[in-house]
Amino acid sequence: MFTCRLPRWRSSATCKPWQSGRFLPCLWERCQPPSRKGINTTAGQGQQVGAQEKQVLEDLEMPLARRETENLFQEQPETGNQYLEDALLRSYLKTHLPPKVLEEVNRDLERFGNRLLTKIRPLGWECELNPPVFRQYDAWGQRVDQIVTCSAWRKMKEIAAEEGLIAEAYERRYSNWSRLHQAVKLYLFSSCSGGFNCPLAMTDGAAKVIESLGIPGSLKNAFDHLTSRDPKKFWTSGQWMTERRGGSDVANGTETVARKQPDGIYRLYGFKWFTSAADSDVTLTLARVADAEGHVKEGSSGLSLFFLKVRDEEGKLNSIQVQRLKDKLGTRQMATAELWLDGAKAELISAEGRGVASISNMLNITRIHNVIGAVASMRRMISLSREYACRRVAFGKLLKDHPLHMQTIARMEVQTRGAFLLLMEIVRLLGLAETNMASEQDQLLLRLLIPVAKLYTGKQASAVVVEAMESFGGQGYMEDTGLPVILRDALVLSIWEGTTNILSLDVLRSLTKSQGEVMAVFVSTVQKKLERASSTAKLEPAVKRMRDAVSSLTRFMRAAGSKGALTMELAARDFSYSLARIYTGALLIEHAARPDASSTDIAAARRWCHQELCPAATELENSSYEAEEALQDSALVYEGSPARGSRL
Ligand code: UCC
Repeated sequence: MFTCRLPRWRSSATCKPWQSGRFLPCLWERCQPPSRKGINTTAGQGQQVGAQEKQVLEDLEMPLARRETENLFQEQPETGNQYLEDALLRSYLKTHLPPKVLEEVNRDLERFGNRLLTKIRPLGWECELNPPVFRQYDAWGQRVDQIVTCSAWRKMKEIAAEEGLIAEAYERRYSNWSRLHQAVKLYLFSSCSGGFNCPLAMTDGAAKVIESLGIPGSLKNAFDHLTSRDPKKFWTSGQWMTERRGGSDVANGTETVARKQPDGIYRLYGFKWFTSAADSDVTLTLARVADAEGHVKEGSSGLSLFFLKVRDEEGKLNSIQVQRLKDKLGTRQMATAELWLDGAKAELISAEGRGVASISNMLNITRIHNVIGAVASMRRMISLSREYACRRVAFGKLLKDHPLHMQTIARMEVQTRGAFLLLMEIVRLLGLAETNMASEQDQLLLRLLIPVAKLYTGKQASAVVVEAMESFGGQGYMEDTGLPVILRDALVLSIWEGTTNILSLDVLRSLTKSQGEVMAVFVSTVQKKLERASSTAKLEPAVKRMRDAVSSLTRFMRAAGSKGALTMELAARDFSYSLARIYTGALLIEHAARPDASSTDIAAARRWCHQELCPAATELENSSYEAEEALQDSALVYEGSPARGSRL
């Protein structure tokens, strides 16, 4: 007979969130005795774990007819202070931060972890339940174009300021470690943020662009607002790049025209097709400056960068009309709008024709935020999944005692650890660059690793989140568990801020720009990391596989370099994956070679290196990058279709 009942501490008549329609984690969490928080996830709780297992098994023996209540029979996974439960994060900080910085950062993160748990995560869920709505007209027929956001969303903005989620990176109180401190806070914040990580990404990007321009006088005020810790003063920024003709090919897709006014200000006319977090205070955007005859220059060199305020002092839109809000698969907590610019006042902030190069400072920052979001969503799903495995019984034992189930989660864990270390490496390098401590090699590496990490972790996040969802069985598919939200929001990570293929081509752009030098830096950096690990016997097989992969990569570069541009274009994605896997492998090995490394650090490094590390070399050997193969690709895609494939 099937037997199950609620654990005794859950049977309170006042605590039945399932009965109230949509399930609110915030209400649910309030129902939990504090001592249950983080159970099984904190070191030193072995006895408690045993007692809980016993309780679960006892509960199962209770006949169905004697259950105390009918309305719940599955255990909700719960996590505690994310910072305290993230062993890899803590060991990374301990290894890299100077002791004084570590002490302060550690204190801040522990406090922040508690705030996230008790205050911020419930707000994030409120944002999900109350997405923004668009109110075009008021009751009397006046056009108002209001994007109405919920109070939790507005509270997130205040919290972001108070916590210095942007400010931290620009105040530089920890010198080169400030950027890393900020990134770690954003990583912890991301999965609780109810989508507010998106405006923060763009705000950070805007601050970075302004700082890179030397904070010109006219932008000083804006910079102060964007980097403020005062909730009343803090501004967020948008990044309006995408127009109707498409978002990847910005150079050919941008139709917006800028007309210079006698006072030197420009007025912008155009249509922005996707504008994320359209409730932002200011934005950066691209437009083509019209000459005296009204002509504009086409292509990339016709684009210039503009700064504009979305509303004036009275809150009136800056000659902007909101056409509608987008109906998106995910990130529904955040308003994405179509906007008509009908003479919006704007300030030209780049040299004329240098718009793309200037906004790329913003892109590189938002792409790092994308990596943060990817790692955070993987970490969140695994935290929930591993916790659930300590509560859920199937086939007579807890999921955690099924080796196949553990193997599945462990594989996701290895992916997540790799992605996390890659993120830390990038923000470490960025911190050096921002404090003039980066060598030329560091800067080249940073330029290369940003698109590599963005494209790779975006794909990892989709795969890991889908897999982790399955670990909850049917519950994972239920909206009111909150799990599908994580999946929907993760799926955009490989799309916005440049799709996988666009980013793969950006990887090639960084090679071309450095005339290949960046590859020499890449290889020598990986080799140095491997050398440091060569005395750790347990890492030997992993180091060997890595050395072989580096040789394959070098062979690939030599062979592909002697062929035409088509070869490199066809190889771009596999090549980028190869760079991601090899560099991440080196980071995992380096972390596992620390004197105080744990056995799991070593296991993670070894397992990462079991996968194919250099797919580009294998595919080159398979002749996948030949022109005939490209024609075959096209024929395969179009077989049976009235459309004709490419003839190249
Ligand atoms: O806006 C969006 C959504 C916002 C939401 C963000 C939230 C993220 C938060 C995550 C939290 C979870 S999505 C829209 C984003 N749009 C894109 O990402 C655009 C994708 N397309 C590209 O990236 C293309 O590759 C383009 C637009 C950059 C290609 O433009 P061009 O003009 O054809 O490229 P060029 O001619 O190769 O480059 C022009 C100049 C060159 O410099 P110079 O002239 O000095 O040689 C390039 O080296 O720009 C430079 N450049 C770069 N420099 C181009 N890309 C970069 C780069 N990434 N870094 C440095």
